[in-house]
Amino acid sequence: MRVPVTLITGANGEIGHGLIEHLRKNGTAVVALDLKPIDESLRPYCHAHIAGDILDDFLMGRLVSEYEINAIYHLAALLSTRAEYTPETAHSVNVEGTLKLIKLAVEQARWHGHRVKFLFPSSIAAYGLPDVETKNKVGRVRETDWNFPTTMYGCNKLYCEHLGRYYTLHYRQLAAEQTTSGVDFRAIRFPGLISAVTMPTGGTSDYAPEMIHAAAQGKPYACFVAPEARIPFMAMPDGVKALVTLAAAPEERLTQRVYNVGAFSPTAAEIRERVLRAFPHADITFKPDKPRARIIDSWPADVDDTAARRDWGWQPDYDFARAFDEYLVPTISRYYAERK
Ligand code: AKB
Repeated sequence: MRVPVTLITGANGEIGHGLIEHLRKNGTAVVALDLKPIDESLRPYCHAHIAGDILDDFLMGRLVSEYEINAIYHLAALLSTRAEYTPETAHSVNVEGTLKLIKLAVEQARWHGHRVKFLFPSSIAAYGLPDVETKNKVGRVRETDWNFPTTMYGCNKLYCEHLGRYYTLHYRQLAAEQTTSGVDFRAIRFPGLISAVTMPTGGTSDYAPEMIHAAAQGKPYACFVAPEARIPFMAMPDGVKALVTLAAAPEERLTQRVYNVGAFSPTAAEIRERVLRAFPHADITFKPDKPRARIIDSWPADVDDTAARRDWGWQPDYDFARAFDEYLVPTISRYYAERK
């Protein structure tokens, strides 16, 4: 008998940590997969943990033969800054990797006869505003607007959203016998996520978490965007909440396959101010890096998450003040104090 499990790729990443901790609380058997060996702290919560590459067909075959996979949280990706240095590698990991996982879901659904939920963290990087004037003018963007990403990562995310929609709704539409793929794809366009316990690597929204973590460690930080740069952010517990709430939503309530979720949308200067309130001696300056700042300028100032609120009751627990006062500052302070 194969063991029924939920597969999480990119499990060592910042969403993976919070998600695995959440899933173990409701007794879900998790198979955690990451390029690097799974963090010691996560291992006790996993049914199995595997160090391996999502592009490895042999590994994919092994997963099919050993487990009955009922849900996949496909978190593995090369983020927006890193992807600009190696766009073709980013395409392989972000697009070909996702297609392999979707195919794995199709195969699993065939074996066990029920649909496989496929949760996909997309991103505000799927948007592309042409300039700051337009960005300021349009304000909160809807899912269907401004889908002209300027980064490889954004293009990859947008295309994978379409792949997921295709496999869920239109798979093999010309086949003589109507078939369904068995994949139930659901995606969230995340804003910049800020975790108190992990540092993101390779993203462009990283300036917010980097500012906070540097201040908590007493290190100076030069922010790579201008003080007035603005994009939406979210505290990690809300990121995890969004994914598991969308996963649990009755399918008939979903009017779309890709949803914006919003929480708060401060400028870089407002983030600095808030960090200084908590860590008054923090040394935070602004030293904009034009190309990276341009990427931030192409992302929306905020998102319209009406559809998520209406279809599956999305509601963030943390606004800007609460994210700092009740999650980031206490958790980060404790985290670094324990490591002194
Ligand atoms: C990145 O900066 O690449 C990510 C994202 C916004 O998707 N954090």
